[in-house]
Amino acid sequence: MVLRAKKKSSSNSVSRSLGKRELGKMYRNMLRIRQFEEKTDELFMGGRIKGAVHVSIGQEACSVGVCSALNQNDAILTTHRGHGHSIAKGTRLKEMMAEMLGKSTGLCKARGGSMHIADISKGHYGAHSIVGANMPMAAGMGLAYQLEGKGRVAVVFFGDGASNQGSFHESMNLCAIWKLPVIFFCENNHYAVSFHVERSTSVSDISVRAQGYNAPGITVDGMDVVSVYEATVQAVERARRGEGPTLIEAKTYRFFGHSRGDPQFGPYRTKEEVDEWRKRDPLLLTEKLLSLTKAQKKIHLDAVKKEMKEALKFAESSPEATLESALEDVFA
Ligand SMILES: Cc1ncc(C[n+]2csc(CCOP(=O)(O)OP(=O)(O)O)c2C)c(N)n1
Ligand SMILES: [Mg+2]
Repeated sequence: MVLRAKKKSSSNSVSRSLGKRELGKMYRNMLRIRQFEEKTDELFMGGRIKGAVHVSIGQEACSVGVCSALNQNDAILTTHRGHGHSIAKGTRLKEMMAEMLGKSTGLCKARGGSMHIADISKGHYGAHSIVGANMPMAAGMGLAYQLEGKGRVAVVFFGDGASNQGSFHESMNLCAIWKLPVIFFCENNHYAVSFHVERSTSVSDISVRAQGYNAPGITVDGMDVVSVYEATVQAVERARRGEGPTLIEAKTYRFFGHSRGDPQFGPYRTKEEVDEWRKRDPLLLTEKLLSLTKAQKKIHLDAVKKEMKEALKFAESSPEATLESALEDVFA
């Protein structure tokens, strides 16, 4: 059976598990991701970022909702669309922006770029651009954490498209039979490049696939950071108790194209469809939950803009990574 997240609220808290202060922090973090990605997109379109860029604008409630339920030494593994997950897990904007711009001060000394960023100090074990490749890695990390016995968990982010890869099914099965502390978090943004989920996927709720592996599956509103957070808290508790994996599917939407080579609307979707989803922008929904006034919103925005300005200044004034440095830190 698919579990659906319940809406919980009381007068002085946003939900049973979340006060306004914590939600305010989540809002700030979603805003940081939005601002970072808007700037990244602008820099890419201006030819300042090499390679490919996939922004997650519209999906911020997923990254922030999940990472807010984790400890720093819990792990995440992410995808080609991973900026939000990195920032939500605690990666600093300065080194991240430097990485985008190919600078020597970048988080991975410019070897990762947008699609292959990692920040082990924050428990971020990499963005992986091969669709579905991060799931067997998460199973391996889950096994390591089980053997270690310190209660750490690994969360693997993936898309609706990736849920059709064999690696998803193999990894779910292995995690289930060995009761590994792994959370499979599927961001169902309804498209794999231009291919609608209904054309690629045999079920309408991807979470039902957990049944095939005797694990719990839950579908949540991926535009609502509280629902994502609460589902993740439950999955984390279960994993720490040694009861094995959970599959969480968050129904969400990317407001921009697949990558910046892809026009925002069509030919595979309409402007009307995008506009409809934009009405449920996770930032707007959270502003409502917090009853933010115009002045309060401005305080958040000014603080984030200041941080972004500093990050950009740091990145732009850093030296370019040299060709010779590409051979540093390699094992063979
Ligand atoms: C194994 C593999 N096949 C194909 C690709 C090309 N590709 C990159 S992203 C993508 C779509 C992934 O869709 P989804 O998993 O829904 O993630 P989203 O882009 O929506 O975040 C594809 C087919 C790839 N990177 N790896
Ligand atoms: Mg998708």
